[in-house]
Amino acid sequence: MTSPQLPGFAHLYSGKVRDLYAPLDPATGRPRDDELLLVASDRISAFDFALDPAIPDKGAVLTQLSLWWFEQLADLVPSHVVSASDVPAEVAGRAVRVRRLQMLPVECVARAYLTGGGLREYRADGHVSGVRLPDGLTDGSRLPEPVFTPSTKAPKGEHDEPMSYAQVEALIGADLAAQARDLTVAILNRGNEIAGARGILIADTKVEFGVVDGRLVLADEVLTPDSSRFWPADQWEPGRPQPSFDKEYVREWLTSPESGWDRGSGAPPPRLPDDVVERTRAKYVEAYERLTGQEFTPAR
Ligand code: Q0Z
Repeated sequence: MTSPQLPGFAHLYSGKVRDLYAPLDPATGRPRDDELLLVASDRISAFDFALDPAIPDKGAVLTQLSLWWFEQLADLVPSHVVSASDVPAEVAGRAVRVRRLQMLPVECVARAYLTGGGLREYRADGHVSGVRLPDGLTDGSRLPEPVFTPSTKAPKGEHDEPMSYAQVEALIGADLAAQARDLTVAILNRGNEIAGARGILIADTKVEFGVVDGRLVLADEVLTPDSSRFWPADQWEPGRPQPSFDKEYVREWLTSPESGWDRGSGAPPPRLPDDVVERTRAKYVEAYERLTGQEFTPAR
């Protein structure tokens, strides 16, 4: 593990691909309670495993993309961003100082297309998150309108579980629940308006909110390939799993006989070959450049 130590910061937590720190107050040497530093690593996960090696620049691409989206969404919702420039040199480009918020204990998910857990729920009884859907939908179908499909925040290592809207209301109150639902759907709709014009479909997305004075603030990362399913629009074909914009080559190689990996054996996946790493890096950069219309230039 190469990330945790950062001079001037207390390491708080590491997820599979990101690390969370609190800045140390220079006067007291104690962690500040009003700010955090979110650091995105170059690590990639697939099939619930963190893979080796890392994807060069992935952390910077996702951080820069998220920052760009916060600007595109600023008229809908304020964000937690304090500064992306006032960060240590060793994490420049892939770290953001953010306002430390009281987070909602809910994963806010909206789906515009049917796949994954939403598809499983639909196949069971024709509903997703309590919303009745038309008959005849299949893997990759566009939904008549985006649906809010919240889930629990599972402890580390466990999977989030679907929640009903009534459960969200019971947990955070009707007012915040309605704000969270409406904002999550508005973020996905804005995302699809912008991405659609650049040949990318956003099937679904997961966002996190904090609360300030009874109003929601958008936190964490937003509309990145790690928090959302990005599909190339020109290959969209309902009735089969869609090619994932970013992890297509990784998944394809890991499940091919060539990798020698038996998924389900419990064994960790083998090391990714250089060409898979390079093609995957190119997909992340392509997503950034297509969406933002800006060239990706790594810091340093
Ligand atoms: C985000 C996470 C990780 C990155 C807590 N503004 C905020 N205020 C309070 N808490 C959070 C945020 Cl963003 C918060 N996470 C998820 C974990 C690296 C983000 F290891 N957890």
